[in-house]
Amino acid sequence: MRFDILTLFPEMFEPLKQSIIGRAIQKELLQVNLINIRDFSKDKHKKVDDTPYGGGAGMIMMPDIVYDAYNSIENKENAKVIYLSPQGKVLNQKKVVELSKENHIILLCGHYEGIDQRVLDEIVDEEISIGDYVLTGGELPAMVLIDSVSRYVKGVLKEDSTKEESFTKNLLEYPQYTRPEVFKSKKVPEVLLSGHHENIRKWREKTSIEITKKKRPDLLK
Ligand code: 4GM
Repeated sequence: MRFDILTLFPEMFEPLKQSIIGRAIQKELLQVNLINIRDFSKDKHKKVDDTPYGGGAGMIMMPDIVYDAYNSIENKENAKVIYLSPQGKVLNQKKVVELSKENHIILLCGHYEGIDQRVLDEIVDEEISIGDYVLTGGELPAMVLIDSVSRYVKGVLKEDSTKEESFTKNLLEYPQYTRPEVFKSKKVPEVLLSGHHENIRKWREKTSIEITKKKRPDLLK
């Protein structure tokens, strides 16, 4: 799967080189390309934003610069362009699975007070938010999207745990335990030591439902 990221801060994506996503990039299961929007600035001061027409606080990213940065991306015929913004549809696991079926995603990261509406209307297919709060830029949301979607790309996870993942069934995970058998006088639930697979499955299912009722009753509705 290929991701192209349009951003003013390409260095912010360093964390993707780590851990599971980093390994998937090395294995060429994922391709992550960074496009620095500032490289498409038209003046010697590398300016990319300007004051809003009509007045008001903050700076707006200029449409021609963002458009030229987008146009520099090659072989984008089948790409889905996603703009990360607090006004987007809130990302959930169902949407993550849906996006994992794409071959090519272009992520547009805004900054300042946003981007000129005309270039958004021209290039964006979908506006996505990672939750109802405001951040300084779209970079962290873009990384959240890449991480969550990449888990569903074949070969990225060593053991594909996404199939049984409780969140896919609108449930929270059951608790997990490892050695030692007793910690601070607390014993691991007996059923997990029994080796009785059907009883273990039932216990986990029951516990998942109880935990969801207690912590996230909204998921059961
Ligand atoms: C306003 C418009 C995304 C602000 C466009 C981006 C939060 C989210 C920004 C933008 C963001 C979110 C930058 N803050 N909830 N800030 O997904 O890109």
